[in-house]
Amino acid sequence: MSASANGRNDSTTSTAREVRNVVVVGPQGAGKTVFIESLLFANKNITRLGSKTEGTSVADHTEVERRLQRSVNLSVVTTEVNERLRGGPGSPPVTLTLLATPGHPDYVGEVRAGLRAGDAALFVISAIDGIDPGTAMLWRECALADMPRAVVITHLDQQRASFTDVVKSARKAFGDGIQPLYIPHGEGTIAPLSRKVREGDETRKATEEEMAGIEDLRSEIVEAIITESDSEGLLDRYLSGEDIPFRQLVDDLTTAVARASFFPVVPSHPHTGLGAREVMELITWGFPSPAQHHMPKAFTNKGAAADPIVPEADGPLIAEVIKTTTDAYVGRISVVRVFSGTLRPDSQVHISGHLAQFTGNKRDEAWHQGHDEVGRAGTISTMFGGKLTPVAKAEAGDIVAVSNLESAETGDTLADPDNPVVIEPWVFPHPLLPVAIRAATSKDEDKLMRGLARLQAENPTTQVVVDSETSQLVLWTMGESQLELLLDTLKERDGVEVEIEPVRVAVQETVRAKATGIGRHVKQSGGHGQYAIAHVTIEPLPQGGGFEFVDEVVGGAVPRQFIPSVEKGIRTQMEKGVTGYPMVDFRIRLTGGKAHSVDSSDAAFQMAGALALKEAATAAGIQLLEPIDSVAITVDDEFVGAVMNDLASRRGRVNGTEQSDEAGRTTVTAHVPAFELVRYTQVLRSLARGSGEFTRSPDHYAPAPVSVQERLTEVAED
Ligand SMILES: Nc1nc2c(ncn2[C@@H]2O[C@H](COP(=O)(O)OP(=O)(O)OP(=O)(O)O)[C@@H](O)[C@H]2O)c(=O)[nH]1
Ligand SMILES: [Mg+2]
Repeated sequence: MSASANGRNDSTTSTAREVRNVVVVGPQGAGKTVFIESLLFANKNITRLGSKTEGTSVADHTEVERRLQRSVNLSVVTTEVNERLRGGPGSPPVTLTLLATPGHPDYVGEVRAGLRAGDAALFVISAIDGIDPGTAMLWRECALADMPRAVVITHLDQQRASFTDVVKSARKAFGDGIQPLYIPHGEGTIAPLSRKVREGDETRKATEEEMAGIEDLRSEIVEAIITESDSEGLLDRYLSGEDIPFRQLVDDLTTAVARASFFPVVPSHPHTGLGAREVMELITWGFPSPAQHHMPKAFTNKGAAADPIVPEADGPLIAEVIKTTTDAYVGRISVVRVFSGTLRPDSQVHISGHLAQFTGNKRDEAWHQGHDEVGRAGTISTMFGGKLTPVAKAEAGDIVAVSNLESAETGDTLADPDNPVVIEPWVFPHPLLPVAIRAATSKDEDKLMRGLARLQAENPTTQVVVDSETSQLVLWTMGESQLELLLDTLKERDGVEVEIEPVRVAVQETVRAKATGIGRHVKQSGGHGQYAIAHVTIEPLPQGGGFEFVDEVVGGAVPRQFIPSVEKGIRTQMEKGVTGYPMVDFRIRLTGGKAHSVDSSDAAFQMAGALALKEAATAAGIQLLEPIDSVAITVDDEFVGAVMNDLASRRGRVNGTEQSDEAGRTTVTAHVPAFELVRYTQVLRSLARGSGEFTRSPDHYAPAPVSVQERLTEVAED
């Protein structure tokens, strides 16, 4: 791609250049990808809207998005804002980076990365779907990131769609800060604040008649804006009837937007271009610059607080990897947001990742291993979807692609090698849907592992674990959609066909009662014989009691030197248990036995020990112990009842419910058997209509009821 295709001009002087990083967020199918096309069309980057089916859309540029026809990645589109849209000749150049995110809840990790990198958001809502719990969930994600937002309403051309209604319900859900900055009017828009009508490229003053119906609305908007004004007494002046100058209102609007307390709403229609110009203008004059972004906290790589980050190009380099992709030719590409300093091609950078240190979660250590190293950044490019344009540098506020950082992972900090710092990463969602996988043909196993390693780097919300207890290769994902994406990628990119099998939970065995058993290993027909007999008593120990071995042999019935052999045999058998699971929480007393002066051996007594354990445990009765997880489920209040009922049906024990920090939401804490949680992500999504979130962590083991024992064993025998 030529440098002019994305309009970026390397000779741009940094001092005069404005930067806008805008993340586009909204539920699935709301129209984010298409709206970005219409912005790029208005900006004259493209001459017609790209199409999903033809795979020509700028943001959905990956092969897999073309195939699956939906967005699954955070996609970055950087361009210079056309002079016409940024305020005419003489106005400072504006570099705009749009961060397109997918709306499906499985990809909330991509949304969080986008929210970290962006300085403001366009929140896209479909007038047909309105504010569903999934939409509210994404709004909450934005609010947690304290993200300034404007709202874009789509699908207004559809039957039943009403701009007024959707604004009303958005206001009800998200507060009075939601105010229409533009309203659909004929073929174009009317702006209550500026009292202007725009149709196509024509802008004119609204007539008194046109304004008559919306003066009340104008008052509301003005009030909402100037409540946030830093200018003393302005609200009083306004309330006493003074007409506040438009210029002042624009300044205050910018402040209110930056504080995330005023959310201007703009109607749109991608095919007629409605709203595109308005949004491009709003971005340039009304959206905050990178300097206004809340800077993340910086630490030394020893964990002490470092100097606060100052978003200036001549400061020390501090940047963060927000996304990792791989290219067949270029290798790993790290999408990087520069917070401070200047990043140059071919420079040495300190790369650090300390996720577990920040989250305090041991599991994160396995997920993103802590590391500190120095590497050389390769080419630095701006991105226009899949097209990369090399640039001479990236300064504080810029979002660029950096090649060659093979060890950099999403969430890592890049810094000056002589001033290494690590910034506190954003909160990664943990994958909660496990499936066991294996290559359909065993010769593909290496390919599968390589493919998975690449996928895990690209999708930090997935995790690949080899379960040592069940020997399964378990792929944890955010949900079925992400799982499908990963399997599709493995097939198409790596040429590996994958088979899925049910996940086994790590069940354990113990015994129900006291019993005795005899292990007889006697083979004396010809040659060197084998002879060992062991008498044992088995008894259950309290939970967590592990394994105890007591030697009660008297009179040398089992010779001294073979007592450790019996114990070793028991320990080996214990790993396999009687029904195939490891045995725990029991005591074995070796009470007696018999040996032969020639035919007894270490090996024979190990066998006898193993056999004795099996016999005694079978006689005592096997009790399966299943893992119980501690879970916390947060849902909108109205779904609490449904969640509790469902937990009861999953043998869950509710420990309590409490009001969440977020209004209208409740957190239910419970202990639930892990076996019942395997598909819980999907279950919760439908139970709470997309409003649910949950966390789980292993807590303890508990005896499984008989009815469940059968089910557990069935899975084990699959
Ligand atoms: N009629 C009409 N169709 C629209 C409008 N906006 C988007 N669409 C269509 O809605 C479908 C979904 O649009 P996308 O832009 O892919 O939606 P998205 O928000 O990017 O969805 P995800 O990437 O899956 O989260 C596409 O077929 C669009 O052409 C609109 O305003 N009116
Ligand atoms: Mg999309």
